[in-house]
Amino acid sequence: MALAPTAYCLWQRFLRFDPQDPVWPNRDRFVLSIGHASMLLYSLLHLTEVRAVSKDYESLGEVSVSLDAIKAFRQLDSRCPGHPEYRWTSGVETTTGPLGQGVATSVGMAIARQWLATRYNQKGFEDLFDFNVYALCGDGCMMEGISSEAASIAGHLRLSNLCWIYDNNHITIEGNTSLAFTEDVATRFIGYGWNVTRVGDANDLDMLARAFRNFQSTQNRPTLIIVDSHIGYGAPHKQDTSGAHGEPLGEDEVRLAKRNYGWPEDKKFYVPEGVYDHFRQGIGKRGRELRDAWFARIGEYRKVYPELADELFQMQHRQLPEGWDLDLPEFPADTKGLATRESSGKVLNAAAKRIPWLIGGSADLAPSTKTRITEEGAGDFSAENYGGRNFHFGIREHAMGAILNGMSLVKVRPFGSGFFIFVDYMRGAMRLSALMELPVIYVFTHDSIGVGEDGPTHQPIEHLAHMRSMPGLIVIRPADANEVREAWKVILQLHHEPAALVLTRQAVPTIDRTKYAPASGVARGAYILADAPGGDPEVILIGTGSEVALCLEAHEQLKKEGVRARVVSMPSWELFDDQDSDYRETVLPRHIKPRVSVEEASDFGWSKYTGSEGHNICIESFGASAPLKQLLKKFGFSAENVVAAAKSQIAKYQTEG
Ligand SMILES: Cc1ncc(C[n+]2csc(CCOP(=O)(O)OP(=O)(O)O)c2C)c(N)n1
Ligand SMILES: [Mg+2]
Repeated sequence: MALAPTAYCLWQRFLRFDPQDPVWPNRDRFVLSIGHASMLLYSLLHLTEVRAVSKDYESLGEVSVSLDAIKAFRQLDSRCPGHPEYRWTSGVETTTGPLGQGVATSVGMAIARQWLATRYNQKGFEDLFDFNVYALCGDGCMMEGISSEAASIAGHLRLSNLCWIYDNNHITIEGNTSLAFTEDVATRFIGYGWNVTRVGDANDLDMLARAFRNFQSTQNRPTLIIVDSHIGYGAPHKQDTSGAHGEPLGEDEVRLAKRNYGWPEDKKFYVPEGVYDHFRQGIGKRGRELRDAWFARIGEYRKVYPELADELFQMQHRQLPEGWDLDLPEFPADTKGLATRESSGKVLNAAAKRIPWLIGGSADLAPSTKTRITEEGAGDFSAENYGGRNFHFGIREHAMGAILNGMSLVKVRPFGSGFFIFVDYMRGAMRLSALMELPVIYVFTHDSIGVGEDGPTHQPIEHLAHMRSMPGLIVIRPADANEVREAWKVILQLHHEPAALVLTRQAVPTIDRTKYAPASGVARGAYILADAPGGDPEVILIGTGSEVALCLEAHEQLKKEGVRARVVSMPSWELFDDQDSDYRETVLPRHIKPRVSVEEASDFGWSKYTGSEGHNICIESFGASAPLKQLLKKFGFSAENVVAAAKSQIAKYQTEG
């Protein structure tokens, strides 16, 4: 209720958005960071008659949010779920609800726009990409740390196409913000290098319009508009109270509020005559004209810059350019090998050469994660060079996650990297990438106790289990350089899933593929790497990442002793679970019960593959600080231990059998 004038002013007078084509690439973005105020967005989508769009970005003709959908607010299958959901409701630019995510995501959108503009706004087409990004946020967003990270980098990057509107109503769930929030938000944002402006009365449309014009004319920095508002405006007993936040006003209070507004008191879900038409004449007309003009221009653009136009088409449809995988390297067998982070850097660079919109960076760890695009001219993304392909997110993992989401929503192909342990700091954003089905790429290195001396604070233990438990996220922990190549191949072809590539800091042998199975098995999640001749194996050894080499060593030793062991390399549970049952049965036949898993991490979940009686060689503590050799000994990661576990598994079932 309180924000209706703000939203009205922005949408009706300023937003360059065509309700008939809500996916037009150069539309202004509107992000409702206060996801709990979803009805504000649903009302806007309804009143402006935004059309529904299919998964293939085709307009379906029908409206996105009907009055019936609004009547079924928060009910099963309604287009109006509790919080706005990207993909589910056309016109929703990003899923919001966890406070702070929306504003941080908006920074990614603004960044992507600058990048697109630099690459694609060519001579004669200087305004091809010039959209603005607006985000509406509240006290909760301001309190969340992620908004500080995001605002800090937005200020640093001088994103003048970014406007946050802060609903300064002094109310959160527990009561007045004086309970927990007394900082001076305006000063804080001035400190970040933002343009800060104020609207003292949320009902003053002229003041609001002036603030938006102020934003539009501000160069070289983002804008924060602080709007002083009254929650539950017009509800006589609930206005300015936390009661207006979370509970329905109640029949009587609604009646009184309607009386205050001069509204018919008995009418429900009432849209007075002329309202739809009013929006058609405002945002509708403006948006349609801008959108049509843009598509006419892109037709001209195609004639002058056909290659760039092709790129745009492919990017917007999440396709890859022809020949994208031609340069991906093959790695020769090598017992010494190289760290998977190293091979990943090589593969990434080979792919980046062919996919210009594959862009990304790190939270200050690129020299360690090997994610730098080294190609000549790749450059660094900065306020002075919005065309750079290497991003410096700073030590801000959580905001990096949300920024990657925002970039992906604008359809570039973003990657972000860091130490695997710090996944803890960005999980909130990663979860939204999975929920939104965005093909964001996370490159995580230093994946285990293999980091050695850095010790328990830097040694991931429960993180693989944690990541694997996230619906929709593909986790891949490749065993060697060639598995890394295959993993990247899989990841780059994903359309709807984010992926986490989990890599070692330390060298691992490059497996001899003339002796063992080809690495292409990665695409199936798990594959038989080595088998023993002479019928069914007696035991199956399952390893991931750096532990696959250990399994192979054990396999050779067992072979010498006449024990038939199979080695299954299992880089990705998700990809394996996705295979048909015949394939899964071929790799892990039901009747072969003796099984050993080897992974330098928590064994949480492994019984799914090894059974309740299987043996999981794992780590159940927080690791330790020491040279890797000592750690491997301490935690039992040796071929002898794998051999012993294999034998005891065989013995166990022989006794039982
Ligand atoms: C990360 C996160 N923590 C907690 C919540 C639960 N929550 C929803 S709304 C809200 C209060 C938000 O206050 P404010 O942003 O000022 O919104 P207002 O009450 O003014 O509408 C809280 C704590 C949430 N949605 N996200
Ligand atoms: Mg508030």
